Order: sequence, then structure tokens, then C-alpha cells
Amino acid sequence: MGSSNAPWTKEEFEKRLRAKDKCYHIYHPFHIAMNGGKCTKEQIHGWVINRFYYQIMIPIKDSAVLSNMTDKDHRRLWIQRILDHDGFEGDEGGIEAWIALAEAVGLTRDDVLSLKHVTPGVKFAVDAYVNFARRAPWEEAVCSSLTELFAPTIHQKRLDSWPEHYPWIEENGYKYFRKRLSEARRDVEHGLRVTLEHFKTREEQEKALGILQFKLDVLWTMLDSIQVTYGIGETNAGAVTRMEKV
Ligand code: AHQ
Repeated sequence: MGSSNAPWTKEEFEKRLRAKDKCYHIYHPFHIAMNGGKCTKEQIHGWVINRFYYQIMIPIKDSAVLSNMTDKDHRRLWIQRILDHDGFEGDEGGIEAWIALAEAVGLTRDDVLSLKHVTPGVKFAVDAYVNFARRAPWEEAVCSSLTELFAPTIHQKRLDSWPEHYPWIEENGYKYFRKRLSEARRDVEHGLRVTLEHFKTREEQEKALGILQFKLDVLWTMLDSIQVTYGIGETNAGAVTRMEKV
């Protein structure tokens, strides 16, 4: 039996990172309702509009990480993430694909671009993620992106369940989720290699688990704020009316 502070083997470390799937936002009541067909059109709109803020901040976050990355080989891999969202000649990218999702659910381009319906809670959670990534050592920021270990499952769940639950959503809206299935898997290949390599002592490995938990909490808190604002189902269960801004 190794001493209590012996580092985990890479296999054990990866197992503990993956075990955090139980805290993933696929299990949040709002996502369970959404993927179960219980959300109203207005709640879907609220989610698309608020998640847009997350989407446009990802390339900003990734640019901050890139600026801290001192190793060319890692930058060559990481820069692809920015292109995935911002697009490049011949591929409009993820931000445009998210706007296509917005139009497919019946929103306008301006409904998302204006950011006027982004809730304070979503903004604070996303900004906490971006500011963490700006200041943390780049390997820690890479570790925080490992929530994408669990992302293919949630993208696939939407592709499998939304068309039957929400037949009014146009097919063109699903391209973003399809795109992420391969991009998330490719991201994770790099992110996991960096994480398993960088966090060596038991204390560092425990810190990595804490960083992953922080990002899981960012995603969870975004949905808390969306649920409180829009509620769940026809009765808007749980929604809280905010005071009008003075
Ligand atoms: O669409 C998503 C995306 O582009 C990213 C980038 C990555 C990161 O750098 O933290 N995380 C992430 C995620 C995306 N979609 C979320 C979803 O539920 O649709 C999942 C989210 C993630 O798991 O971190």
C-alpha cells in the first residue's frame, strides 16, 4: 500500500478526472428538462441566447491561453481551437454556426449578437472562466477545458432527442452540435496529454481535480441562472422575476 501522498499512476489520475462526469451539466435539471422535451420555446430561446455569450468568449479565453503558451508545438495545436470558433476561409466557424442555431429556433441574429438578454449569473460565470484562464499557468487553463471529456455525450444527446421533442427547430440548427462531436474529441486528446504530464505530485493531481471542478461549476452555475430566469416547462417552474433595471 503506497503512502497516502504518493502520486496516482497516470491511469488512476485519468480515472479520477473522468469520474467527475457525475458533476457534468448534462445532469442539471434544466438540461434534463431540455433533453426530455419539457422546455418551452421561450426557455430554448433563453438558453441559446445565454450560451452565445459562452461561445463568443471561448476564442477570447483560448487566445489568452495561447498568449501564455511558451511552447510552439502546443501553440500549433491550441490555435486550432480559435479557428474552430472564429472560422477561416471556407469554414464559417462555430460562432456563425451558433447564430444559425439561433435562427433555427426562431431567434434573429440581433437577438443573440446584442447580448441584451444575457443574465448576470451567466456573465459572471463565463467571465470567471475567462479571467481564470488569463491568469493561470497555461497548463492549468488546459486542464480546465477537460469538461469536454464529457461534451460529446451531451452534443449527441441533443442530436438524438431534440428533433422528436422540438420538431419546430430547423435542421440547419444542428450543425454546431455535430461539429463539436469531432472537435471536442480532438481537443481532449491534447488537453488530457498535457494534464496527465504536467500535474505530477499527489498535491498537484488533487489541484487538477479542483480546477476541473471549478469549470464544472462554471457550466452548472450558468444553467442555475438560466433556470431561475426562464423557469422550466409551461408553468415556468422555479422562475424568479427580476426587478426592472432602474
Ligand atoms: O461548444 C463548446 C465549446 O466550444 C467548448 C470549448 C471548451 C472549453 O474550452 O472549455 N468547452 C466547451 C463546451 C462546449 N459546449 C458545451 C455544451 O454543453 O454544449 C460543453 C462545454 C464543455 O464541456 O466545456
